[in-house]
Amino acid sequence: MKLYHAWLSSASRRVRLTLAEKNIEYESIPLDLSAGDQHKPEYVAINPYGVVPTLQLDDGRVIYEASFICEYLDDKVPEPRLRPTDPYQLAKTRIFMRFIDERMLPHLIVLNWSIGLQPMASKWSDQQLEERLANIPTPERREAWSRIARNPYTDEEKSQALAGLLTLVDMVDDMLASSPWVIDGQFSIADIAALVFVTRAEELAPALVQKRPRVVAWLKSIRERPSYAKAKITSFVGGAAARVEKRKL
Ligand SMILES: N[C@@H](CCC(=O)N[C@@H](CS)C(=O)NCC(=O)O)C(=O)O
Repeated sequence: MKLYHAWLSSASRRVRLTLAEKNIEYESIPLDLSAGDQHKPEYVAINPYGVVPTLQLDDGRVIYEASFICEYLDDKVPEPRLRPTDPYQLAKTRIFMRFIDERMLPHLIVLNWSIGLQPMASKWSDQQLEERLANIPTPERREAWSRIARNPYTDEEKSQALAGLLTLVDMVDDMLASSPWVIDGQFSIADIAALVFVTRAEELAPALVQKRPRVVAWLKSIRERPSYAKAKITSFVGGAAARVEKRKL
């Protein structure tokens, strides 16, 4: 299998963690999102949204959308199982993952792109911007890139995004009141999904996360799993700064 991904991408991190939990070997194909690798026609041919991650199977077929890739991997390699078998708990897992995909990811666009992409995109000429936008297949992401390049997210928007992200921390804290994992006593792809967002919340507002002992203990126990090191979940800020630095050379 081949995984097209980006090291700092939350959606990619979820898939790398799932692959590592399952001990699945794969070819890692990191894309440079700031260079627009994800918008190149050859990549859009396999992921029509022009985003990472995409899993390409050995026979060339592709799966995209982080949640669905994780579910596919859990079906394909059943051990260790990373979803509940009980239909109700399984439905809860899927509801939670959809919440993360639809309600949390947009906050990370505001928070992460402002740090990781804006310094570069704001320097593009009008012509460079036009060229970049012309390759982006979806209107939402054209809008997001155009905001980053010309009309950066305001402090108000960033604090709203952080407040939104912190609602997940509260939600996870509540879920952990009755179970060591977010769904029904079993480590699952819902924990993996939540982890990458809570990790980012912790980087942005450490004191607010650290005052929730259940969340702190949950983070610690996931980070102690061998999959965590294997999936290379590095600090976003250090990673983004390093990448900007590298591009200057
Ligand atoms: N719904 C998609 C979202 C994927 C997504 O937004 N990926 C981001 C990185 S986390 C991306 O590729 N951003 C680059 C861009 O939009 O140009 C999924 O869950 O896989």
